[in-house]
Amino acid sequence: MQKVAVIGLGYVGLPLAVRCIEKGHEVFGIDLEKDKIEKIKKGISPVQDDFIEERKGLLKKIKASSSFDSVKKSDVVIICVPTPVNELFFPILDIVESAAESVAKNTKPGQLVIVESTINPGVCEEVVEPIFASHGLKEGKDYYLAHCPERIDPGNETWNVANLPRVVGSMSKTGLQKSQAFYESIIDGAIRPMKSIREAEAVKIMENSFRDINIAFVNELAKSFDQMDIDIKDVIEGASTKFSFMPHYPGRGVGGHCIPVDPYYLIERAKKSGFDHHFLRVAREINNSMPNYTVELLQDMLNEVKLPMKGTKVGVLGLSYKANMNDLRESPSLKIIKELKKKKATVLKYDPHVPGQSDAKDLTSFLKKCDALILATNHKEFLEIKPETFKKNNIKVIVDGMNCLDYEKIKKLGIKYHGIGRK
Ligand code: SAJ
Repeated sequence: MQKVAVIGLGYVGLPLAVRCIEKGHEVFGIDLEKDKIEKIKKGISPVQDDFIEERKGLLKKIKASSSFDSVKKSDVVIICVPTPVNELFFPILDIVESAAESVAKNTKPGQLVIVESTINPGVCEEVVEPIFASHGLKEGKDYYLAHCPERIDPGNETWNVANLPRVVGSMSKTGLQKSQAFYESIIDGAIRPMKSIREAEAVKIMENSFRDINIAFVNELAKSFDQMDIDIKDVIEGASTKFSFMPHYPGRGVGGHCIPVDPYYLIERAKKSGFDHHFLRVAREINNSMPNYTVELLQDMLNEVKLPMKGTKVGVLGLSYKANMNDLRESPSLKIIKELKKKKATVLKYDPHVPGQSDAKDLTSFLKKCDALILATNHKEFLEIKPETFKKNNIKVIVDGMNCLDYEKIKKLGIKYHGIGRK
């Protein structure tokens, strides 16, 4: 049993803290948001996560506070704070730096300090280690520094913090041994030691950039196929009959705190080494163009039914960036709403998973208010809407931002339909 301090009790830190409790460690949870601390003390999870829900009785066992004092008595300290980008897509490392500073001020000899936040190669050696050095602390002697990139996939019913394989890297041999042993004590999946801390930092950036470029590939194909009247969903299903094909799906854009963010961390750091990640940049441009492309499709459809965008009541179905959850981070829905308002549409929004953000008390009364719809999140509630219901509510145009509706039936009812790469 070890004393573990988890810094940042969000989507990454809280499941990790619960898992450490479950595996018999003593856990100090540290978060600057006092309402989060209050909820955890009452046994309420501040984040939507099935893994936690199934173990919410363990929440009260976390010694939660906003103070870093507990770092002084911890054997292991894990930094799980956000690493976002700003509006110009520049990485924001301030939160990691602030956490590292607070740990360095309170560290104890021989402590294992692990960064789980997603960072680019170089951050541990060029940002975190110098902070500890400024306190006279030497890695591999006074403390050990490791990186184990988080792999939380919100809403995934198969993979969770207990069973997802991980990679870990350190600046020292002892640090690698200690961090690998720690993760092997809490995770059932394999823990792969990396050659150095940089390779560990590069793994997460690679796996998420890989996903981003693959989504950009199908998004660009969707735009092309829209001009050639090709149904991309049918083409993806056809290509998937080949053993080596890895299907990805076009849509209204790429949201979340990982995929649309992580590539920028590598793009910006590589620039300092004189390398331009042209391909990653273009993929980001393509994915960032999809919300406006979705609105352009609506404009074209409205023109066909001689409805002006200005003043037309456009319903946006779904605010979350991902189906069946309530996370608005980098959500394409928000970009679509902004663009619709710029075009003077009357925008109404509805999301049953995001409390207090809908313009109607239920889906039925919402549909009654709309002339046209953009489906922006493929929540299960929207997949269940019968095409006849759209007709009954006199919906004239539907843009299906996730290609998830029964478009043949919708078109048969005389409703103008356009998907992303199919119509
Ligand atoms: N999306 C597409 N087309 C796709 C897949 C996703 O447009 O084919 C969109 C989604 O609608 C969403 C965004 O991309 O807006 C991100 O979707 P995601 O399924 O990648 O979900 P995330 O952001 O929760 O990604 C997490 C990541 N996990 C970690 O970073 C630890 C990612 O690495 C995983 O690959 C991903 O889950 C997953 O595979 O589910």
